[in-house]
Amino acid sequence: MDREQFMESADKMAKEIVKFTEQIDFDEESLLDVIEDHMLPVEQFFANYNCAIMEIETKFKVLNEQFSLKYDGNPIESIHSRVKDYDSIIRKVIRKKLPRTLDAIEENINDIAGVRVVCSFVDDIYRLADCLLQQDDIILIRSKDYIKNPKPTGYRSLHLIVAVPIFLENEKKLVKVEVQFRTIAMDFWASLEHKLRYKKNISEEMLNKLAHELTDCANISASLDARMQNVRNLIMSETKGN
Ligand code: 0O2
Repeated sequence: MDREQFMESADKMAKEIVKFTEQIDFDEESLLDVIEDHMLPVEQFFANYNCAIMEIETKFKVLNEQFSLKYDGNPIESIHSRVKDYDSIIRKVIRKKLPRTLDAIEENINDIAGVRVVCSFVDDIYRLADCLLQQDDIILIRSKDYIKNPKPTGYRSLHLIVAVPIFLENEKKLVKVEVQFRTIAMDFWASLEHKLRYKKNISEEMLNKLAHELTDCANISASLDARMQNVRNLIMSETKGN
């Protein structure tokens, strides 16, 4: 969620609070107190995730720089980050039947902060993931390897849920971030598939028809990744001999 979307969500919440308080006989000052009391924890909640994203992004930028000196070229093509928007969080709260408290959301939803790292080759994904996990301030909470075990849809990506410390005015706080590693080909497939199908209301019949085609496309793009990796390996072994 960018700053504009965050302000929109915050504005929506503030309007809801105002609507609620209109039913009670408040003077203007206590109304402002109520809004502030409600808004501050929410703002702090989202700010923590933004800070955690900055920490993780910096780690990858440093690794990218270092890898580019050691190996030939940068392993990272691009990094995209987002804080999950308010509506998506609420949808997940309802789906997982969670209590509607910030503590329960923080405890049970792992992908509020998301960093997607798009790499050139499959090998780069595992090398970068290992480097991240070796850092002594990073705690691995969960790893799902959808590259070795693709989803039935054909989706491929390496997902790590990690906790990273952020240093606030008077405390150190561990914040969870979902890191998704993909190659350009995996990202190309996932982005288009998401646009076409993911979370859309399409009939069961149509979904079945499309599923086969999309899985087939995923397999083609995975074999392209394997071939490009192979070409790279050949070039590397050739240049090593020189
Ligand atoms: P968005 O907007 O990308 O954030 P959990 O986090 O464990 O409660 P789950 O469903 O077990 O939930 O997580 P999973 O399947 O490991 O990862 C979910 C995320 O992976 C999705 O986030 C997508 O980003 C991506 N993803 C998973 N499966 C597919 C797929 O078939 N196609 C595409 N395009 N992306 C997929 P969100 O929250 O659904 O959306």
